[in-house]
Amino acid sequence: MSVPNTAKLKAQFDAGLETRADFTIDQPMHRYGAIDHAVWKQLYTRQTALLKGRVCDEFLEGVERLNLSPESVPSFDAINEQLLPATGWRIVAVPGLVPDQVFFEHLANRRFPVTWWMRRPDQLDYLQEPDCFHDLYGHVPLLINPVFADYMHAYGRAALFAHDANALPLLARLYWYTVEFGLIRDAASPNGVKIYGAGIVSSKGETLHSQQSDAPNRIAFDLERVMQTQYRIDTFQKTYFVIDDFSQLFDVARTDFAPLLARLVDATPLPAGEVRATDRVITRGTGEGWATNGDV
Ligand code: HBI
Ligand code: FE
Repeated sequence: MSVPNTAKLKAQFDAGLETRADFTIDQPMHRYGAIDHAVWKQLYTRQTALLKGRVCDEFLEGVERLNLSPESVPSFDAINEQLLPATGWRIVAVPGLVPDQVFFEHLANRRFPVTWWMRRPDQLDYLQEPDCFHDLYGHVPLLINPVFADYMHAYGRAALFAHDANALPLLARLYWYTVEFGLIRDAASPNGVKIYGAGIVSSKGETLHSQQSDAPNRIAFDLERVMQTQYRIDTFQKTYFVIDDFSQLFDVARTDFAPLLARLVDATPLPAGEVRATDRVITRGTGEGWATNGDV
């Protein structure tokens, strides 16, 4: 997922930062300028208002417990002071996307890599690669939740020890449809679902699409079904998978992945928008009006 038009910018960002063998760096606090803090504040304020009534309670609780401030890009050390004693997770600063094996190694050791740099003001609505707002505001609040924390750890171990390289797409789909784009049932929501996935939480357009649009399917989570389902990175999701509650992820975390991966590795994957007769469908999408992420 390299992005040619920001590659030059990134090279400037990374110049002079000492990257360790595990791809971590010290968060370069002195490199954040007024624009970075303003972008953080704008995104934080906008998403917090938009997510009211749309995001799960566990996420809001996480934001509160981490003492995230709308005012400026947070210090990762300050976040770790709250996070580490709560669930044993810590965040580590990285220059951006890291290789899969490095990423899994971090997760398997309860370390979540957070991209240190902030997007530019003209990228508020969409950028292709994760930045500090997506990684931090999107992912970190749920890591203070014990059940979600254990799920991420189990995921990292399963991925790290999945030695058959062909199993990686199966695991990437599980990550995509839970950690990034997961929905959870909630009777208090007008449409019966709330958001927990980081790719939704950090995006205005995907927040509205996942909650309000008639276009996508919303289908009850099923581990094998999810692992077989392809995903789109260039549009809003065609299908969201909905967990009943976080205990469902607790069960997934206890799954013996090796035989499951061995069994599914040669199965033909399902297209992103397909609905199967065996699916427990919550809302069936019209499939119309797929907006691209970039449109909102
Ligand atoms: N690196 N920094 C970072 N963040 C990610 O989310 C990430 C990554 N490297 C690989 C990766 N994700 C994928 O393998 C996951 O989608 C499974
Ligand atoms: Fe992410």
